[in-house]
Amino acid sequence: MRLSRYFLPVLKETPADAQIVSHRLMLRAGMIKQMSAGIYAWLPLGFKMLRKIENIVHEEQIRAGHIPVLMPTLQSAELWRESGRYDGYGEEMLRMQDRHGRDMLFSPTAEEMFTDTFRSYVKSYKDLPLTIYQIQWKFRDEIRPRFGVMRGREFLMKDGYNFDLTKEDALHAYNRHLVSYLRTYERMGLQAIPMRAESGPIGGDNTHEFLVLAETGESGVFYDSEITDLKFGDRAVDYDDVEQCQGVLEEFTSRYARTDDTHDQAVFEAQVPDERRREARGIEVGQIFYFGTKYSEPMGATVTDAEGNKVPVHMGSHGIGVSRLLGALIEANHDENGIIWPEGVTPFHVGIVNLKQGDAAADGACEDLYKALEARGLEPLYDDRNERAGGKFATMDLIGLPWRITVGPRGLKNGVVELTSRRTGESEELTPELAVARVAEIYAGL
Ligand code: P5A
Repeated sequence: MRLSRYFLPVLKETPADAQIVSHRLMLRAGMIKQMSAGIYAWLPLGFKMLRKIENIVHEEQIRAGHIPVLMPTLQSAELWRESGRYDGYGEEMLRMQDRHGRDMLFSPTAEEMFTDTFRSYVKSYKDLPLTIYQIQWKFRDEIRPRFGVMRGREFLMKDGYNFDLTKEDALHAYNRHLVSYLRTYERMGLQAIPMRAESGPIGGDNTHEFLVLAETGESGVFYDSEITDLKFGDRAVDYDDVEQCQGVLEEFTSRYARTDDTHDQAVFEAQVPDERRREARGIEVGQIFYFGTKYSEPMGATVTDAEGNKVPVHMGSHGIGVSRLLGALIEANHDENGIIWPEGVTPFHVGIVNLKQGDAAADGACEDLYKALEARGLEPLYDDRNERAGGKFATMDLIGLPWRITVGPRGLKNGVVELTSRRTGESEELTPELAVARVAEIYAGL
């Protein structure tokens, strides 16, 4: 992409009403625009990142054997009356009527729609297990939408639902999700700690939330420091292997980790030696639930078992805050000059800064670099504007591409360009060919 032809409305001033760094940087980097409280337009750079995060989530869901679908955002209230949740859900649900006076709502979550879809088609235990999921917009009329996309009213969620014959099978689905979530967050360069949590309006008594540690997190967290040493790494997990998934779950959840809602000081002190006790704040980037027959029973989602009995299926649901993850990623990766995207999720792989637009040698070298990077399957962002070098560097730093190649007439006289790491600020002079090869090597396998 050439910056002169892109739509990147960066802001010079720091927006006054944005309280946390990720919100400020998303506004300044031209990623989002607030349309009303807690509702955002996704501008090109923000939209590109949202798609990247979505892609990773899809890939990891599919790897775990889950099947993507897409449900509508608007639902009939009827289904929620059947499950018994319509009246109790409260003010967070955006309710409306269509022209015929029928009660409708904008989906805050979709247990009912998935249960209804399941009961319409699946009748036999032979078709189980089944996990279907979507990545779709949700609306929750939060009383205090804040921190930008972190706590929006409209937000993008990956929501999945498992249907199993027995509790035991459904608990495997729960464990499988926990394992696949660990892998998903780690691919984004995030460490998300799974913690036992409260289930709230979703229901059930078995639930974990995933927290990314950050000063601006909304939850207080108490944990054993050993948990942050755990890495999922590149272990090959067979998601059908019950014992293996159980093993990973135990490894990651056996050490003490609680949010302030469920924190028991005495247990914390008894389980964790003094020097390993940590208190921090965390951003909830996902939550998984097992709630048995809470929806299948009232809604009649039953299958015939091997003995010919009709039994309600055991279910759970699992959510990832896809749009919130953008905020979490920035909270975890920034400095005073802007965002620092991890190489695994970045809107462009490398920036090209032309120090002297209009200089034949510099323009030519930038064009050659651009083509050579594209030929390697990389996506460069070329700042080809007629701007001062300082302004170009400031924009690149703000939008946070992990690598920058700087091209100027002086370097070119010696046959070199400069390759700079956004994270360390370290630069290296290389021939253009070597710079391309180096960047290609960095991204190989990501
Ligand atoms: C699980 C999927 C559920 O809704 N039903 C379907 C279950 N879980 S949850 O914990 O309530 O939400 C899942 C994740 O969505 C993100 N999230 C939000 N993101 C931005 N703004 C919000 N207002 C918001 N509310 C929830 C969180 O990451 C949460 O873990």
